[in-house]
Amino acid sequence: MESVTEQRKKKILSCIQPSGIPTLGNYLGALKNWPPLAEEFDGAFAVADLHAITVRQEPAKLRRQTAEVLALLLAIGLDPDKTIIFVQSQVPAHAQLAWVLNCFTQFGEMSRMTQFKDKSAAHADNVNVGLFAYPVLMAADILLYQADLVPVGADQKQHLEIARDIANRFNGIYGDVFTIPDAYIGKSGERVMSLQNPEKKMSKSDPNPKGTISIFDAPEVIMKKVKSAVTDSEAKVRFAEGKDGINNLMGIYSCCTGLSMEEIEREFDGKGYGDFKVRVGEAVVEELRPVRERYERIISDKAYLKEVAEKGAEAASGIADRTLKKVMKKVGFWIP
Ligand code: AQP
Repeated sequence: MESVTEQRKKKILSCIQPSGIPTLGNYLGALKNWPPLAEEFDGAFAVADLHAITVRQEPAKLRRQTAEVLALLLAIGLDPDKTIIFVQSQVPAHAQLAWVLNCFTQFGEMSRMTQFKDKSAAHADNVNVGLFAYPVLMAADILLYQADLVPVGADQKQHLEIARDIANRFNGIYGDVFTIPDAYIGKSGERVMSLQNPEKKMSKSDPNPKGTISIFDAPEVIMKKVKSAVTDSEAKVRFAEGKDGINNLMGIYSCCTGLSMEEIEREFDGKGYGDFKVRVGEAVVEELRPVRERYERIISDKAYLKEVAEKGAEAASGIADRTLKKVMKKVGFWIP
């Protein structure tokens, strides 16, 4: 009988798209939390390149960014000997299960997805079927690994709901095939906004580089970007409605230092935005420095990266293929 200490750890899955150079937003909102999650849970972490091509990508750039994001996953401290780290397109089961799940997903429910509405407005010249079916591929990612938990930000909640609906629908017809995933709400990952337009989230595909801090920006570039961040005319560091620029910088500073908003307000009481921005810039530089240093060592070792990718794909396929095979049998595919 399984003893309490031998009980299986819950499974958790998280992905990041190689659609650009990851930002401080990706780091503080997601990546920073992954190594502790990998300790606590049975984790799988993927570079989601299949998702990335829902928006047109330049092939050479996509290839380079995929290797860079994989190197970054190692640089943040994920250990490939303990955790599955893989590139999504190297595990064919993702695309295969997504096709099956497409046939169990209604056009009407997909049409309600707000990310599709936003992204199709932003890429009006390329509103492709993949962009529309993005949440089904995400459901396949999650369900293949029988993940119990998926860390999701506010923008992904709707997609997780769809994954649960699809899984419940499938299980309702064929029996218990999929684990129904729950959202993992951990220590709040800060939602980082653009430095130039603080009503919009900081995004790696933002064409305006001034609004975005890349994880690999040099210290002087970070300082310059923070110093030119949009603020307001009140000249008082306080967290309040209508002060989106300052609220965003306070959120960033809080994530980097662990200080609460009240403590930050006290620290900068009587000081102007100039002093505040210098401290925010320094805190960001110090936060990203070890990651960038480790990244630079890893990215130059292509043989090691290849080894990690191959090992990760093999381990991920081992789990994913088992689920896929079950699904294929259930829907009636002939497996001779
Ligand atoms: N600004 C943000 N603040 C906090 N968290 C963020 N994330 C993204 N931007 C912020 C979180 O990062 C994880 C990986 O994101 P993704 O690459 O899968 O896709 P995304 O959310 O679409 O990220 P981007 O940077 O905005 O990419 P593009 O520009 O390609 O669309 C997710 O957990 C996400 O919540």
